[in-house]
Amino acid sequence: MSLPAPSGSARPHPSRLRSTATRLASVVLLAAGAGLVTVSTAAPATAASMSDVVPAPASVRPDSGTTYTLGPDARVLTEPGSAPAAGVGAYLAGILRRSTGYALPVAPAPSGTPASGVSLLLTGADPSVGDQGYQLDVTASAVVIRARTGAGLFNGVQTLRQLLPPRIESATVGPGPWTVPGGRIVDHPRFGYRGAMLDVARHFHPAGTVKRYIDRIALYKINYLHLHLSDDQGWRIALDARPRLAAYGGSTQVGGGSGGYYTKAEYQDLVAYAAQRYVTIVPEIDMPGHTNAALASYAELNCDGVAPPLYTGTDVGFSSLCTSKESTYTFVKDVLTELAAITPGPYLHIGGDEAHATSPAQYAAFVNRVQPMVAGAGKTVMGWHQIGAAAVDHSPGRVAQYWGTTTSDSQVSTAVSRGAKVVLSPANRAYLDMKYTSSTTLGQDWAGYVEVRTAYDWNPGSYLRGVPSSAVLGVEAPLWTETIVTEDDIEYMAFPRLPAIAELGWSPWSTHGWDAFRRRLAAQGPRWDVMGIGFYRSPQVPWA
Ligand code: IFG
Repeated sequence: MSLPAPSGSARPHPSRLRSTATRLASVVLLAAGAGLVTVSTAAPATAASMSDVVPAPASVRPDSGTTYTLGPDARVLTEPGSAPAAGVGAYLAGILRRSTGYALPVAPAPSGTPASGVSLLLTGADPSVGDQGYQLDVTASAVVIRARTGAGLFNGVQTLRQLLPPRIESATVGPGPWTVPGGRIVDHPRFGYRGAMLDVARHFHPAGTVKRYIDRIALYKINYLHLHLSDDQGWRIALDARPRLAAYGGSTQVGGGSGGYYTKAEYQDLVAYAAQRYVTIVPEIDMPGHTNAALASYAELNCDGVAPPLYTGTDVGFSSLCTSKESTYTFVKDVLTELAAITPGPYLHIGGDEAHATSPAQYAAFVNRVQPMVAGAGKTVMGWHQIGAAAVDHSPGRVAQYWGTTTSDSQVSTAVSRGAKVVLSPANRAYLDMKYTSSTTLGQDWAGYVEVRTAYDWNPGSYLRGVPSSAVLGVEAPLWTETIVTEDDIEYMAFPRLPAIAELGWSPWSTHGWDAFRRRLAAQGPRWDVMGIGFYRSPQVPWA
């Protein structure tokens, strides 16, 4: 699997650069005026420390007397005969070449322990690394990342990036030295599912934006991207079986804009782009509620046979597929079968939230008929935790995604008691569309304000009563887009809270601690500035 260099992952948005530089300069000048710091305008050249990595690695053994310096003659050496290793090598070389200007050829590693350069090997890793972990060794002469899979090598590369100076993330060549602090890291994730969700239905976000979001979430070892592809305001995936869904149902969005949708080819391109970064796409078709775009597109989906107008507001809970008509189930089966055929990942998300226009009996009957369709398409059911309702059957391996604001919920514990796993997205912790504070312009506040510490300071392993850690598949940070229109909006709401959720999904609970985390998060700030990520400079974090 070849990995081209990331496309456009550094996006120095003109407005952002101006605003960032202005902000930085004003802070520096203020501080200088107060005699607190010496004025410096260059991006910090500070060498990274092994203890700055986010998510925190499982084990870090710094060797403070050792530093590796990447030189112009360095090579990227990869496990001989392994296409995944070569792919990760090409990905890493692409990033390093852009900022160092070095040639950094990628070649199969010679036998034996490499004596120089950066090596990505699939032998000799500590057995604790498992399928997604890695071992990283930095000596004065070489950097060696060992893993058992391409995913493990990819995750090791994300850590290596953070051990290099922030300028390594630049899209243009700059000066070194390109140092890496010496020592050993042996790392592996606490949970297997570490997700982000992007709602492309309320406001449509083009494929380029989604790709850059994939680049960003991959920095923090997130390995699932849940795309909320349909809702009242829009249908965003073109399907041959029902062409009007995208052509008409995708023609608008919240506020009445022109909306948009992904063709099947664009969706498959997103799936491939994500896979090259070891991110699996989870597509969601929300039903039976949140379906006005589909109901407007096909009259037969409505109980009265009348298609409602397209909807561009932000109310929820008013729509429902007609659960008593056979045409509804033919529709659902056609949609899920076609979507499954272009989705290599294991999950199809069927939504199931806020079906307030569907009676509980109708809801249960509907979900009980739809779950086997997902299984029939070779996929595993994922749904918002309302699918845990007692009258809804368990579907083998299904995942209930918890989005409530309490620490106990009968629907989740019922689902778990029948064998479901849980992905935790508590709205008052993990919803990235929640305002940071009352002065945040973007976002909503129905689940309360979510500052960085609120997003960080909870334990997914013991968060829900009746849900043991063994039933927790992982975490996911949804970003709903009722108020999120541009890529700048996405970045402002996702950073710095997404890395906090990513750490909860990856790092051992033994490494959890707000004081250390806020300092490690602060060290990410200069990297985001170099990458042009316009993040919220939370007053809770000691930014450089
Ligand atoms: N709840 C709705 C979303 C969205 C959200 C905004 C879920 C599962 C509020 N459902 O979250 O569609 O409107 O914060």
